Amino acid sequence: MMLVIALSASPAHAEDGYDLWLRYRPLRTEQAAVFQHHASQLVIGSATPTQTVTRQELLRGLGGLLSQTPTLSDTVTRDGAILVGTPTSSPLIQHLQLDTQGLGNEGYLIRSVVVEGHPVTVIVGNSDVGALHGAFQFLRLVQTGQPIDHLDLHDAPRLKLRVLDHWDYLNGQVERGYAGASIWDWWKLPDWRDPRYTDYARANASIGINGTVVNNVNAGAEILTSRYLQKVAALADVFRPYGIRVYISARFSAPIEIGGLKTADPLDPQVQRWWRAKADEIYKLIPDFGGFLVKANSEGQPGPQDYGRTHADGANTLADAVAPHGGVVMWRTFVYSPTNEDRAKQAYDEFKPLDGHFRANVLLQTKNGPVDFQPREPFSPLFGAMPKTPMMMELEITKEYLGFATHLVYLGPLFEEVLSSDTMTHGKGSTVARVIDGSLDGHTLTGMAGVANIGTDRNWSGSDFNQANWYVFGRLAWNPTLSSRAIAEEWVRMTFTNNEAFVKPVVDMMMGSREAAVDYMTPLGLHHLMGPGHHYGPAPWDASEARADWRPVYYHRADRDGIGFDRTRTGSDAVDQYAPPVAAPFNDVKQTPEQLLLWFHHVPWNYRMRSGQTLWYELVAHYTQGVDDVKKMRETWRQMDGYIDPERYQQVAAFLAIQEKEAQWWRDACIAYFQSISGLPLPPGFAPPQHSLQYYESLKFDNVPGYSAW
Ligand code: BDP
Repeated sequence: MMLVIALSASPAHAEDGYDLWLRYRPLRTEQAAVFQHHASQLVIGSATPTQTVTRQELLRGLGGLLSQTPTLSDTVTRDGAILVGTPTSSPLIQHLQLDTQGLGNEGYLIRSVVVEGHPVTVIVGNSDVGALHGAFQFLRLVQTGQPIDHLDLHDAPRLKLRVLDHWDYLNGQVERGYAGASIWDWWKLPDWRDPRYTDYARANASIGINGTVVNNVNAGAEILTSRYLQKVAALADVFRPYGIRVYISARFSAPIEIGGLKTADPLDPQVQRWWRAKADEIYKLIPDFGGFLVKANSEGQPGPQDYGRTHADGANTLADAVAPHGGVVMWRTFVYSPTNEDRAKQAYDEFKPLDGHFRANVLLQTKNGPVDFQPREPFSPLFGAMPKTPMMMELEITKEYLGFATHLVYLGPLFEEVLSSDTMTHGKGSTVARVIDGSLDGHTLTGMAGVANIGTDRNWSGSDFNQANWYVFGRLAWNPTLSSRAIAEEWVRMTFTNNEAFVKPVVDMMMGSREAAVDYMTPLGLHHLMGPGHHYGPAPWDASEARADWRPVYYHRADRDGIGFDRTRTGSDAVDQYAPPVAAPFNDVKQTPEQLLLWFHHVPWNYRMRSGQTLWYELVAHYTQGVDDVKKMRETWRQMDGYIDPERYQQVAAFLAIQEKEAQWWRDACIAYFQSISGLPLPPGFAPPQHSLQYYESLKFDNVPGYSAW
């Protein structure tokens, strides 16, 4: 008897995070009752695949949230109907004469109006996909408990391409993936279309993502063979109703490897013909194919420089091939060479002179910072430096350098920090967001890419909180001026609960989590101290990598006298890649924000910080603060017990325990190492490292996820 009661009180199935933020669980009865008045009837067509999926989503969402499914109807007959469509698909909507200018192809408006004498909510786009985005926004309002009775919303994406980059290999492995294997079952495609592909498309469409690059930038040529193109086409078919296009990472030397040519020289007419024919073949199978992403002459990948050509020559050849079909080329600027005195300078040195040399359908895809997705970097100086070229930003959603799957690090503040940075290229207010949304230099081809954190784990992203990083990427790609806190709150409400006692502390915890990670890993502008290759854990002492610019010691440059990378005019002069009003403070140790101090300056251990304490003191204090912050996060989470399901609660709790252990390891290993260099005693009041430096140095790791598998 007891058992029966216990079973019937538990939810239908255990929570495993699969639903992501599209978790349409019943709202509180009083709240549901209010909303039900505004969701009595659903008037929506089903003449196109997009209309059909929009209808399904609204039925599923409203049915789940309100415990009552609206009745479907061809016309409005009741108060509280929801009318969805476009001015061309629905005569009722056309009749309303709404101003849909400014919504573009993907935007929407949601308005409370009167139709046939009934109060109604209309959700309208200029296209079916616009209406789909509006439907997701409407569901978000209901799900987060916003009032829906006097609505007058309109919204459209500020960026054109909002793309996930999957670093997935065709054998199922995911480079820098911490959430299991690739969700693309290449082997069974195109015949078997896993239902998960549809859920993936729903999740992306709900946050406005409209593109997916299905394979790793470290690409093989095989994906461009007809056998694989059939598979990609099957994915494109699944995604199309959701307004999502597919893209392929193209290997630059593919004309040799699968084309039988002797060269991949981009100026060779045969090579150009090969790419054009390949593009024609792709567009026959996938008429709305998005285009190519290319990593060239970077970390050993082939590229135009192998033939004495420039990045522009390479990009333009591919761009010409896809241009007749409306495709684009996203050409990455992630390049660095061991001969440059400073890795941070290479991309600017190589690309800046090429401004104005690219075809109109080329975007340069540039990582947020000049080195490599570190916990904190200044913005890349390429933003603002190439006004004649569409600059697209690349962010890393997967936490390669931020604790893999287990550390709770909400990346919203990191993304917001770079987007709101001021390049000063056109005076004050020339933010990075305005570079990438095209408004600063008048570009309409704009975009943002995020390296996906998605895998076969039931919860998609390796942890429940990692889902928030996928979510915030999509929301910021839609509108890079949104606040990361507001997005976090939305996500918490949708993913967990609207209970204020949960929402506020959890959002606060998320908002502080990135700074905590910076503090326990790489405070005060330090960077790239992670273990060699796999990037797991601290290894500031490491000099084992073949290339100098892969070694942590290259980045921190700690010696008896001080620590930090001198990038001032007396050092590598990376500062002068920024506009003069940005370069000047970065060049001046007194004006550089302390959070970037050691990025730009080599300073003595006893340098006086703004606090009046020495640098050595502050370094130890920051490392310690990071660990203390994680302890506080654990305490916050302990108080959340009982507000959500035990399954997700317990996994988060367990992961936070891992995070605390690893934060402590980071702190202790870094302090032990830097102390061995500075020779200074630990400032009073701080606990000594738990182990000796030799112990930390002796730790070696095999089978690290996302790396050692291949
Ligand atoms: C680095 C990653 C490496 C990627 C590279 C890239 O460690 O796995 O291939 O970036 O972005 O951060 O190309």
